[in-house]
Amino acid sequence: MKNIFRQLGYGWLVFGILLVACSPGSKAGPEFTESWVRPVPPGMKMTAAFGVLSNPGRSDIEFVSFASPDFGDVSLHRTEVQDGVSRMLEVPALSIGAGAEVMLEPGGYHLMLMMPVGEIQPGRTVTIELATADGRRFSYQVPVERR
Ligand SMILES: [Cu+2]
Repeated sequence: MKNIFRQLGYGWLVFGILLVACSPGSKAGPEFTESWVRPVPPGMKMTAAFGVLSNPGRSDIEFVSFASPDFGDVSLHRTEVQDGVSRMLEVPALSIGAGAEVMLEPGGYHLMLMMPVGEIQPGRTVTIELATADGRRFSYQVPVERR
């Protein structure tokens, strides 16, 4: 009887290793590179995060949730110029194809960061948390920089 349990145990172990080794993109989670957060001037209650969101995985990824412990409210925005007037639109979800990337930059996509918790000044980092439609969560440390 003991032997059977032992064999079962090894079986699950091997199965587990195979599962980890074979899961698509197990080593290639989405990346947020060249990222930076604009400092929050005194008296202001909002800023934005920029950078390159890339998906080195083999399947498409869809970000549906944007958060930060350093801000009360985080959302994805896109700046659009219509008839010479610049305005920001909220983007509820962002899909990135396998191997593709999306630029977050002033005048385009950006993570809108509102209600800062504490001082958001150069010399510190901000934590950005992204979640995908299939329930995966990713966390990034983004430096606060004056650019
Ligand atoms: Cu915005």
